[in-house]
Amino acid sequence: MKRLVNTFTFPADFVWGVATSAFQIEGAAAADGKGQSIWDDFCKIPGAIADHSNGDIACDHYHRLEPDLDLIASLGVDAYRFSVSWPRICPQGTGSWNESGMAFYEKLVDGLLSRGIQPYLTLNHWDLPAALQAKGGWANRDTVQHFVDYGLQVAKHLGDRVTSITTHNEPWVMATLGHQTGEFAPGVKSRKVAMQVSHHLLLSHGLTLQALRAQGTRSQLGIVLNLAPVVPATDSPADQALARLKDGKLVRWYMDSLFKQHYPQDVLDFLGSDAPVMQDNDLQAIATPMDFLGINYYSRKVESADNSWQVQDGGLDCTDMGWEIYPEGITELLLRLQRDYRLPPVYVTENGAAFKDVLFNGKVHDSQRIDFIARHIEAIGIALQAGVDIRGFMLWSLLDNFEWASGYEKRFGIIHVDYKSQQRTLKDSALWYRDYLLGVRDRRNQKRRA
Ligand code: IFM
Repeated sequence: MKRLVNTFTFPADFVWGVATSAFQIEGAAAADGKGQSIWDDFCKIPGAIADHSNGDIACDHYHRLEPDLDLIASLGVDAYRFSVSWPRICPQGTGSWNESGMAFYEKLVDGLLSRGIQPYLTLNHWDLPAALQAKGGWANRDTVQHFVDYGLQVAKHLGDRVTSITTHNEPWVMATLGHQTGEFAPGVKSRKVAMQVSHHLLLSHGLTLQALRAQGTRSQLGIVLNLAPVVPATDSPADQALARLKDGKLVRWYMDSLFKQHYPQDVLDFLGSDAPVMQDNDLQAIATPMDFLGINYYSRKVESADNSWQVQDGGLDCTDMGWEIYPEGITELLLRLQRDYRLPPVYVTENGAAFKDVLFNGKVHDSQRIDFIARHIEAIGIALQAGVDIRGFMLWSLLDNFEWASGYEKRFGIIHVDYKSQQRTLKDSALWYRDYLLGVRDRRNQKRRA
């Protein structure tokens, strides 16, 4: 059955794109002078990655740039969101710059522009240079200035051509999964360190914005957060208190500091001596005004104090990640953010789903993914019509790729990748998105003629 979404919900200049990140697709882990990242090291820890894989080859995108750019163009997207690998352009994280690494991103950006696609660049999608981790990584305040210098260098080379620059992708994930639970690189397990890391990430975001503006960078500047409605499983006081605290850690910790210049008091009280060490003016720097806010949305979070809530309890389907399919959550989240904060223009910078795809006779019939995407686009349309200033949607992901601790077992792509042959096959969802974007174009043309 053909899944239709009304393109008229969205303004003609709404930006439609696809997204990836460097470590998840590039491969070429040691090519042309690239340094090692914390994820290269983390993958070597026995048991850290579900399928014992690593990012050495991934989608080999580094060596397949031109055909991959043609694939992106074939979808008819307006924009491509990608990240720069810090250790590829600055192997030690500070000091000498690797021009051949930078040449790759020059080719990428020019290749996008020559195909009429806007580049949306992210500076940090988790692959910190391992050399900086050896000095304490994001827990060390010196990393803040190294990041600012790295951002300046990238902007000096590419800032005249990229539409937007995101400082960090999902700081909550880097801080919490990377430094509290240890599920992600660098695998640290300390709440105190995690909170210090989150503070340094936020601080480096604000200081980078200030430095880029002082340098005259013309790109739109912002950050990307993973956010979700956090709701109690029942009306019990215990569930409600837990949901409020988790909302504080996931949503208010980032939104309050970025938009209200303070950390939420209930979370600070809860953390006690694990709260981050701050210096005068840090919060002021963190709240440096942004040109846009990126939001990654996958599911809501349901909190139960006795851990009794299961996704199935809601009678709702879930994706191959075990995440509940809850499109209404993006509407709820956007309306809540609009109510509680003075938002800049918003982009949904990631949304998509992993399912157990089957490649047969050169086709992947991923109707569940089409349904997932269509329902989320509709839910975003509802928020837009209710007045939230949403400017774009970036589908996660262009290609099946390295899904961090899940390795290659979870497939988020709208394009299937056979990792042995590196053959790319457009799934039905890619064809659906392409057709949807053809409709968007027709509408733009009609508008232009009218
Ligand atoms: O693959 C990740 C991406 O790197 C960051 N956001 C969530 C995606 C799916 O887990």
